[in-house]
Amino acid sequence: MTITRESATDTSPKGAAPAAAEPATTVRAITHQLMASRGLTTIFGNPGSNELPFLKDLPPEMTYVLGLHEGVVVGMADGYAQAAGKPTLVNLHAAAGTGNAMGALTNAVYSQTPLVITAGQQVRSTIGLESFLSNVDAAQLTRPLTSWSLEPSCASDVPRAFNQAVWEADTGTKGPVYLSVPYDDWDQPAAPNDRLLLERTLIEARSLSEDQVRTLAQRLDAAERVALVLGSAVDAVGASDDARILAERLDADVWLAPSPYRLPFPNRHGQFRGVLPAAIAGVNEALNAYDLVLVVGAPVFRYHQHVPGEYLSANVELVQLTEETGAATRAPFGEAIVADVAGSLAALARTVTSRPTDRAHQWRGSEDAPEVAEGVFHPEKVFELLRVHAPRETSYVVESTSTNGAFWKQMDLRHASSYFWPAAGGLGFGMPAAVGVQMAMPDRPVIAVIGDGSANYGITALWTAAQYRVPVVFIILKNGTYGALRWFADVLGVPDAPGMDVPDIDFSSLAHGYGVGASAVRSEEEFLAALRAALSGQRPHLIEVATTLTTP
Ligand code: TZD
Ligand code: CA
Repeated sequence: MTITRESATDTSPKGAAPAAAEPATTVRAITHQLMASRGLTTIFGNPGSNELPFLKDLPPEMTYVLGLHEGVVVGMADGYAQAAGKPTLVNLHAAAGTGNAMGALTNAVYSQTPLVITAGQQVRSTIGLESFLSNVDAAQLTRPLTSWSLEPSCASDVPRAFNQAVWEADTGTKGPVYLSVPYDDWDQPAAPNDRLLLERTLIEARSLSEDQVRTLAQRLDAAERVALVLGSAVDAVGASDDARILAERLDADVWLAPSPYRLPFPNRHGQFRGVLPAAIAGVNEALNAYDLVLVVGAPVFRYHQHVPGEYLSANVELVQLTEETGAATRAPFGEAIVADVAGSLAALARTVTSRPTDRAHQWRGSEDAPEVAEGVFHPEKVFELLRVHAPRETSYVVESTSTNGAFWKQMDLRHASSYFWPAAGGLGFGMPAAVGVQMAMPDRPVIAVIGDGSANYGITALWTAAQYRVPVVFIILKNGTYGALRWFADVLGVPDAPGMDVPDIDFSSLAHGYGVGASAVRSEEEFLAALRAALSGQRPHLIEVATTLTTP
């Protein structure tokens, strides 16, 4: 897949010769060189006047991906950065544009997605008088969502601050950072010392010592009943294979930490026990029969429903291994180790003693889903058809909240980066993130499974998919309601809550309006025909399916 704009107003500088046009003597030129040398060559953005001077003379290797709303811009960048596994540049308009992106930022914080968000700012000398489009106290706006946020104190500090931003996003606890730059800074002369920034390198090494690996391996070996609780970060750091090898050698049960946003373990593997309930009492109940619980790449724990109780029975020992400092420090119980997850899992997998078992080879079979009745699909039927007919290496971006149970019951996901979900539950991630994931993984099919409520928060991602020819298959599950909220209203005893239904939305028309082909399907045959055509095409396609209401 090549990413090309069809629009006549293409802003990318193809054919331009910016390097010759502008010697590397301005703040802008040095910053552009830093972007290139740090691998930030894809920019997701939505521009305003304050941002234009930054976008002048972009080097030819830069691709600018336009999103029509800042929530969509950040969602696309989030998906792209997660799937590509590298820091990604975002360019937003000052206060109003950044404000529009805040909801999407919550997801990037919890998936620790290294987004380098830059925003324009009014001319330095005019910020104080609050001239139009100035972002008053810009560095404050994205706090506390960004772990680092800055408006450099003078133009000559911009290149250094930019380099810091990239490394702050991608070092230690990763996540989005924010850099606000007054637009008159870009034309200022660069300092001779700025060249040194281009030569800088940073190495992060947080490996466990051999002793620490041996001690932990001995504890795992000595425990009779071991559970591995795997977090989404295991998939994010590419350590799913080592997690599986460790689990198989220990013959451990494997659970997913509550509120997963990625899948670090094949969900039909014989040792897989499912997602831990996102409640204190539920976690305790699921884990109380183990001697030792090793939690890897997850907070302890990200509960959702408040069901109070004892955190963990006294007979259970819990060790948490994480790269996220805050996840270690804020946990209310257990031992914590802050170390590199991939390296530690690989070392543990090599060191533990293998226990004889054949559980690893007993893959769970599948059940038939209910048949389509009068044009309406049970969500399980949709997932069964995807399991059987979509390629095994398909990557799913899911934002359909009442169908989680049905999804995990039917799907069979075995590959790394097969599953993405909004990490903070902020809707509006799914459609944009699918576009970003597909751009980062052009050789894998990407299917977005989106609820008819969720779709509206990120619908303009369709336009970017169409314009840049990103061949995502969008499947809209249309039950006409905020299904998960209906279930929650029941749980919380609010049977009369208003604002629960979203009837009468014609997603095929919306898709056509944004330049995306669409099919509204009423039978298994129509679904499969649309799916096959969509998967073999070079363009995005939307499939609209009426579904029955299920509970999460
Ligand atoms: N707004 C945002 C940005 N994020 C949210 N999570 C919500 C509102 C609240 N919300 C949920 O947590 S689930 C949900 C809402 C509105 C319903 C989503 O409806 P859907 O999926 O049609 O996408 P289901 O399967 O019908 O639940
Ligand atoms: Ca719905």
